[in-house]
Amino acid sequence: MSTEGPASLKGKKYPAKEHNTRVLSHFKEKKSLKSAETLAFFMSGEDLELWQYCDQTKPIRQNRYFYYLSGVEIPGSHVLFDAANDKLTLFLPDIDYDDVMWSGMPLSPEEALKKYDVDEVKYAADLEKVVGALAEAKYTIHTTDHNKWNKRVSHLLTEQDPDFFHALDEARLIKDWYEIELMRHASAITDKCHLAVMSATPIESNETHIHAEFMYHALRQGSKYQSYDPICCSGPNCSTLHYVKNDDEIDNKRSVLIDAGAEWSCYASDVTRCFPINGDWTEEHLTIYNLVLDMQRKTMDMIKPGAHWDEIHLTAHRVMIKEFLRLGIFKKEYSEEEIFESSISARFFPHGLGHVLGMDTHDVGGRPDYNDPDPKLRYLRLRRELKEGMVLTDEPGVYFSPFLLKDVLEDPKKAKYINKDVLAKYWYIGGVRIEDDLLITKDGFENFTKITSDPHEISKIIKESSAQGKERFHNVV
Ligand SMILES: [Mn+2]
Repeated sequence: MSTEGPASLKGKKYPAKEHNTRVLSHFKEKKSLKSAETLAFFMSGEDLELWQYCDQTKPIRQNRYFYYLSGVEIPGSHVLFDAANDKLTLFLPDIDYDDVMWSGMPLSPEEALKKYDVDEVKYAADLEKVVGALAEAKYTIHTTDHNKWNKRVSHLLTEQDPDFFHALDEARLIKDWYEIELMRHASAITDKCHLAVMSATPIESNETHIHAEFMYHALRQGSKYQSYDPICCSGPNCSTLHYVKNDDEIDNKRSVLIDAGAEWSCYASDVTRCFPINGDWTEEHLTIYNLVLDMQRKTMDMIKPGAHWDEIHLTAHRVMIKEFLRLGIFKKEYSEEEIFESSISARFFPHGLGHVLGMDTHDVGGRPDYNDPDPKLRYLRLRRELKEGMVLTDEPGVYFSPFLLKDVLEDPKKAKYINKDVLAKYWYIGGVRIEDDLLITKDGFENFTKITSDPHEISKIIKESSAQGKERFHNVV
């Protein structure tokens, strides 16, 4: 198994210069600037920090805006884009002789110039001089915020300009070919991890085992970080959207839900699969699974540039309402329209249909409105028209959460839509979510996620591995 990354990117540089140019063009447009004279961008990356009273460092996650403008993962680096002269300068951390003793020689400026898409490489010791010279020449030097990493020059920097954030986020929203290759690769790793989880059911008797299986296979493929903490749940625990305990026994349950995605070079994948623990779907589990699959298929049919994500999300609600009426969970004396208007469906499908995906799992540029009075739209993290080059998730879900339904079932005005006896048959499933990662193309989309979501194929994978038994895994615990 190669841990090197996509072959298509071999010998190619992360297009940092192009990213700065894109941010500049959005910034000029927003500010109605004709030229970039006396304009610069500055960003500091994250640096290593020790835990208090301890000589171990805290885990580090590179600042995404810094990475976008530099493509550099080295802690303690900085980047400066002189827009007037179209010049990108990387500042490496000063050499610390203790560090060299423990950790070896860092990258030299000559090596960094070859590796990264920058015009010039200096050391952090030059920050005051170089940034100071631009300030002296009356430049406005934008950064996201003044912080401990840029404190040597923060008095020279303009922070928190909403137009700078707008420009950064609009640029990050549309992925270029290089970013798309990184995301395809992250998705390919994630596919194999999900397949491994489904295939390892003979040795999974606790949610922790599912978590372990996913992480093991991600690391083996060279992905050292997860895009987010894996959500590994079984039975009624599946009704908790961001369940992170991952430590319950699964032996006495029927359903499993795993929402996990490997990261590659700071780029995320985000995939959810559900399956029956022994490969046999119960009638209720399969009914809800097929409903969620139908919500995903019908919404995928609408995905293309120009389509509005609000509409697509609300279509998923309608698909759910129709099926709940057919199943009798919603009482048939109410029309689809009445139920839609009541927003009661949001108690069973409380989250958005999907979100933009990029360096962050819930990436920038989605323009959510968490104060929307409509509960169906309040948690939708993407409220825009789709554009070519966006990457997003399509992740419908249906949940039976005692927490989300308690006040509904106790309030006659809301409970009137629900047949509690029919509902009672579904509690044990917890919930079902199916999530794929999609790239918006010129006339539709490309699905990065290749791991099957077909319920019969999933059942086959689990049963075949179960037939091979526990011995196949040589597990020592
Ligand atoms: Mn997601």
